[in-house]
Order: sequence, then C-alpha cells, then structure tokens
Amino acid sequence: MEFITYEQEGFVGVITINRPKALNALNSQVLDELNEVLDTVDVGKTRAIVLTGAGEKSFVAGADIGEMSTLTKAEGEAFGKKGNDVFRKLETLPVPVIAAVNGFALGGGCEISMSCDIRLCSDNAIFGQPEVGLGITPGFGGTQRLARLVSPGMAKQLIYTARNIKADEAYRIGLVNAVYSATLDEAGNVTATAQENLLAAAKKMAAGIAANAPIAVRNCKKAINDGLQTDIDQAIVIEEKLFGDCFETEDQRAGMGNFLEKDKEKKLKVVPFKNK
Ligand code: DAK
Repeated sequence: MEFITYEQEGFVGVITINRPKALNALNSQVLDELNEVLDTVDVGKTRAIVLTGAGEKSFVAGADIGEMSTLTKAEGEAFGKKGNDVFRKLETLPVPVIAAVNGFALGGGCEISMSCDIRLCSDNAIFGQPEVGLGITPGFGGTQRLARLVSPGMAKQLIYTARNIKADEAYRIGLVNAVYSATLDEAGNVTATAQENLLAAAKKMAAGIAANAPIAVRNCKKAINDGLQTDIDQAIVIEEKLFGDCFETEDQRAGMGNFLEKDKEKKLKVVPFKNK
C-alpha cells in the first residue's frame, strides 16, 4: 500500500494515514487502501486499534479538494458513498478504534475521527467542517455524527460558520476526550513531543482496553452504537441480548470466578479470551 501502514503491537493495531504531500488528505486511493486494511484486521488477535496520521502537522486535512473539484453529480455521490462505506466499516468494526488526532482534522479528517469510538488529540490539533466555504455540505457523515457527538446547536454553529476550533475548544465541547502537550525538562527542552505523548497515551489506552474481556468490550461497542440508533425501549433489549451473550464466554466464568475466589493474582487478562 502506498498511503496506509498497519502495525500490530501485541493486541493493538496501529493504522497510519501517510500522504505527506497533501497533509494526509483523503483521495480515492487512500479510501480504497483504508478499506482494504480494515478488511485484513484480524479481529481474533486485535482487541483495539489506534488510527493516526503521519507527521506532526496533520491528522487528515480533509477529502482531497483537487480530486473533488472536477466531479460530476454522479461522481460526487459515488465518492461520498466510497467514503461513507469505509467510515461506516470503521465505526462498526468489532473492536474499538481510538483516533489519535495530531494536527489538522478538517472536513473528512474531522469526519473520520468521528467514526472512531474515542478521540484523543495533541495540543496543535485543529478541528473543523469547512465544507460550506467550498460550496458543498459535509459528505462523509459530518452533519450526522457531529450533531450526535456534541449537540445539534453546536454542530450547526460549527458547520454553518465553517469555523475551525482548536484542541482546547474541541475538548470543552466534548469532541475529544483528552488533549496532550509536549513534555519539557527543567531547562525547558522538549523531552517528548505532543505527538509522541499523544501516541503513547492512545496506545496505552488501547492496551488497557485489550486487557479486558474482548467479547464483552465488543458487545459494549455494539450495544452503544446500535442502541443510539433506536428508542430507549428497544435499546435496552439490545443491551439485554448482548449482556446475555457474555454468559456463554470463558471470560465471564473466569472473570467472576477469580473475583469470588479472591484470587488477585489471576487477573482477567491471563485467562483465555474466547467463547465457550
Ligand atoms: N486536499 C488536497 N490537498 C490538500 C488538502 C486537501 N484537503 N489540504 C492540504 N492539501 C495540500 C495543499 O494543496 C498543499 O499542496 P502543495 O501546494 O504543497 O502541492 C499541501 O497539502 C500543504 O498544504 P498548505 O500549503 O495549504 O499548508 P498550510 O500549512 O498553509 O495550510 C491547511 C494547511 C490545512 C490549513 C490548508 O492546507 C487547508 O486549508 N487545507 C484544506 C482544508 C479543507 O478545507 N479541508 C476540507 C476539505 S472538504 C462529499 C464527500 C466528502 C466531502 C464532502 C462532500 N460528497 C461526495 C458529498 C468532504 C469534504 C472535505 O473534506
């Protein structure tokens, strides 16, 4: 692949979008490669994924404006579908995905981060949906996911004004869960950059998720995602079913057994993670 790298670090997969010439903007090839890499993730061996962009300046600077500029109506719809299909695949992947947002997350960049389960960012991150300034609407789910993630009023403000926001404001409105800065020594020298701290934190969080029962984590993701699409009565039924399914796993027996035996040494992470 030319623009996507995938590394497996234990139970954690790291996907990096690497198209430095265009600040990691999403063209058709990047979307195709992302689609392919998501298809090859071994969800038996991978319990959490970190998605990031290469370089310190940009996570993803949007959909590729050059490629979009000449699209016809039909081609525009096809491009939108290509992106939406990949983003939906990411959103419904059976393992949690953490977006480590390093720098610009504009348009499609903000949208891909919103398809992930959790967003962390470096203090130079800039979020925004600049599409109306380009004469288009957000086309990779931005109108839908931003309104669900923050509030309809705040989403409308950001989308209608096309105003970019910095990391601290993204944190304030709940778009990101945490912001990471560089670490300095006493003399003021940088000992770890914001991006290094961000990636370390994202991988640590992913490893923490990976240490829990994977089927239970997977079921939680499905319960939250599916439940949010429906009314509370149906949502509770979705949860009941997925909760019940956990009682057919070794993890549930071992996890509760360890607690009842007061066996603190035998943490859940050392038991085999699989269905009965
Ligand atoms: N597309 C293509 N190239 C891009 C790009 C992008 N989105 N963003 C940056 N680049 C390229 C620049 O053209 C430049 O290339 P060269 O000139 O060096 O060849 C290189 O990356 C470095 O960028 P700059 O020189 O501009 O760097 P600066 O530091 O000065 O500025 C910036 C960084 C991120 C503020 C600026 O590059 C910028 O404003 N970029 C565009 C950001 C943007 O507007 N992104 C949103 C795109 S709209 C739909 C489907 C999808 C979408 C909508 C509808 N349907 C089919 C319905 C999605 C829309 C979007 O994402």
